[in-house]
Amino acid sequence: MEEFLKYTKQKAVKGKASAQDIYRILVKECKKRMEKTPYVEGDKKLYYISAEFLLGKMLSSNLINLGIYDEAVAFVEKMGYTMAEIQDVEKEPSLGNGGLGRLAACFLDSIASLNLCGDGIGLFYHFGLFEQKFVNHKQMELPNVWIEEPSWFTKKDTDIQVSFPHMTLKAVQYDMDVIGYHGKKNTLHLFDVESVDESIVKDGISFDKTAIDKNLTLFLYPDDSDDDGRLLRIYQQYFMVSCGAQMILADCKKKGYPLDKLYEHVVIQINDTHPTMVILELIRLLREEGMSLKKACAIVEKSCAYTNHTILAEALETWPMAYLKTVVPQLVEIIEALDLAAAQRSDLPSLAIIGEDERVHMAHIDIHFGKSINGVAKLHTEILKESELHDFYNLYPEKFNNKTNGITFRRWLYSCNPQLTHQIEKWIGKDFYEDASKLTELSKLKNDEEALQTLLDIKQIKKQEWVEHIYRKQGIVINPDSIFDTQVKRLHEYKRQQMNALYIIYKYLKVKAGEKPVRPITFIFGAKAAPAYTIAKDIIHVLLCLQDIIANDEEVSPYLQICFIENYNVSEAEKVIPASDISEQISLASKEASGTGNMKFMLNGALTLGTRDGANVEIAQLAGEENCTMFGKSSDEVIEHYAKQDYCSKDFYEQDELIHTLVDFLIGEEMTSIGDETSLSRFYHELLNKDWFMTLLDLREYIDVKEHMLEAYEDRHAWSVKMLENIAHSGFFSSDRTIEDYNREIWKLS
Ligand code: BZD
Repeated sequence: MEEFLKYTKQKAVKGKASAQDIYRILVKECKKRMEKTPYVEGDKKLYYISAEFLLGKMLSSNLINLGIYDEAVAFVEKMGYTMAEIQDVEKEPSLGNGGLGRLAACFLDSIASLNLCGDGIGLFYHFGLFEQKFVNHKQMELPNVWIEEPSWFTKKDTDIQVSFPHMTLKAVQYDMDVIGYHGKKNTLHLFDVESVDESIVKDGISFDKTAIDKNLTLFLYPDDSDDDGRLLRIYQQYFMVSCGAQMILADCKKKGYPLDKLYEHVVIQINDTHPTMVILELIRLLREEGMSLKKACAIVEKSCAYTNHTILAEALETWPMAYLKTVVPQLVEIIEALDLAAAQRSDLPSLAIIGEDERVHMAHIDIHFGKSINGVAKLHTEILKESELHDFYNLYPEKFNNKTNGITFRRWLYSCNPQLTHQIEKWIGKDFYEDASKLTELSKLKNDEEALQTLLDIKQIKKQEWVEHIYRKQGIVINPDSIFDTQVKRLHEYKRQQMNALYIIYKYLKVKAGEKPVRPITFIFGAKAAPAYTIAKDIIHVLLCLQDIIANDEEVSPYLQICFIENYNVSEAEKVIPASDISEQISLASKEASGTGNMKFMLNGALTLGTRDGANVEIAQLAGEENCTMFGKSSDEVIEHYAKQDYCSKDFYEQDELIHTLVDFLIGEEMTSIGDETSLSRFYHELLNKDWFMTLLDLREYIDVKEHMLEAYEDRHAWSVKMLENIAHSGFFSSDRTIEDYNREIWKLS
């Protein structure tokens, strides 16, 4: 790498190269090589269209995929730095929110690595998802300023324009090369509006929601608690899909493909319902090319496929027809035609596109007018087929399929845990880099005392690294010999961070009563709450108050500690996951479609404490029930409670003295003396009178199994065997496997 050497000679002697300098030189070297990398070619191409691509920092990932990571590390160390210090310089793109967006990023990596021809399509949000700060035990939101030079994105010439009733917006296109592991490249195309104006953002993340030409690409998921916010989201969605559809058709024309054979050359994967209007827009554009409506529908139906990521009713998008008439009148005629066509296929009202309430059901468009619908874990797909979308399943059984999620091991093992990676290579050789199923060979070490001790030693190194990191970042001192019990994910009631909070209260009261844990425990959280989601913000408030109460209590603080990671994102995940001992996956059964954090923890040797929900079920099956701690009511039982409407949280509160005490603590003296009474009491009443996600239903069992799990930690030998078995059986969760499944059954790319 002559570029590195030249630089070493110039700067090292003088000893002046800053981490920024080194970062720039590495980006330059990567980009030079990426430019020379050929595109994956094929006569059929996938377009993965998504409102989010939660990419994370790209330097290490690109170095790994270009095959120059080790060389780069040597260079960096020669210059007196660690790779972590250099990677710290990069800001991570704020282009996603949670699992759905991170999944899209893992998929791009795997698609290119498997040499499949597939690009991403999305929006270039200037401030993306907000940056989170904690002030007075509360979440504050700030614009996330992430765009910087050097950038992995390149501005491209485009003449794409998108028309709305009172304006036409010119598109600006930003492309990023997606390099496959030791392979060729694809592209992520993100669209911006030329007239965007960052200066309209005032105090925090407020801005004029009606100035669409200026605000369209400012934020991901702008507040939709009022009409203007909801209209803005429709503007965003349409702008994204129109740019995408125009680009796809232009690509086809350029290659000389006849548009009536579109499906032979194009497949579009629709990531949740946010891009659903791509179906309508393609039909509209094909009609402009002179095609009949019937033919256009048939062609589009064969080209599009939809992934469902949730069964939560409130997350299944429906838009009032009146909104669509305002923003996209050019699609209304098509929606009405599809509604009629759908009614001819089935007259069940539950399958209608336009509901009786004059709302348009986006997922229904995908299912009727796409060729495939998939869930993201076995259990999730079964629930879709058997309950949520049962009528659709009866009508189109052949369209339904499962694709259990996966994660890219290049980022979630090789890059974030080089120590474990190198050790695995010593144990079983290099084959697992290309074929993750080879990790099963690790099982042969389960009686090897030295190997098991090495596994514990590596975990300790990662804990120490994280302790240093979080001290630098937040000034918190953590005991590296404590048990790291981690729950990091978006904040949502169904994920039940509040159940974990009640456990911590239980533990706090125990210590106060003189029952000290054998070993200190650190409860780690990381979560952003949607700015308009009041109860989620109340839960953050509860946790931040508890963090403070415990830290300031001399009796308790030697044994318990809470650390809430501020502004949790991909980079924080890469640091905390390898350091964790326990992976909290405690959603109410049936509600977490899959989860992907659960897989990242497993791969890095943390043991799952989880409900039988989403991919947890498959994790327990593969790792072995004895190597996980599963608890809680089953999804069948939960679904029955919803059907019968017979869950009453107050009964649990009134009939169980312990639960009563824990819930009352929320509004007790300790909490109200430092917290906001309105917020605390709102949450208390929510738990008592609603508890829509049944926290109290599983709380008793959660406390019991968690106590057992913490005791089990003390048998370090037995624990290390469980760690090993988890890592050994995580190969199935490689996104390479997931993408092979998508390709074999849906995309059929050569
Ligand atoms: O998608 C998540 C699910 O909750 C997880 O169970 C699953 O593992 C991942 C990937 O399949 N869904 C989301 O992340 N959804 C959102 O972030 C979202 C955003 C806006 C509106 C609705 C949902």
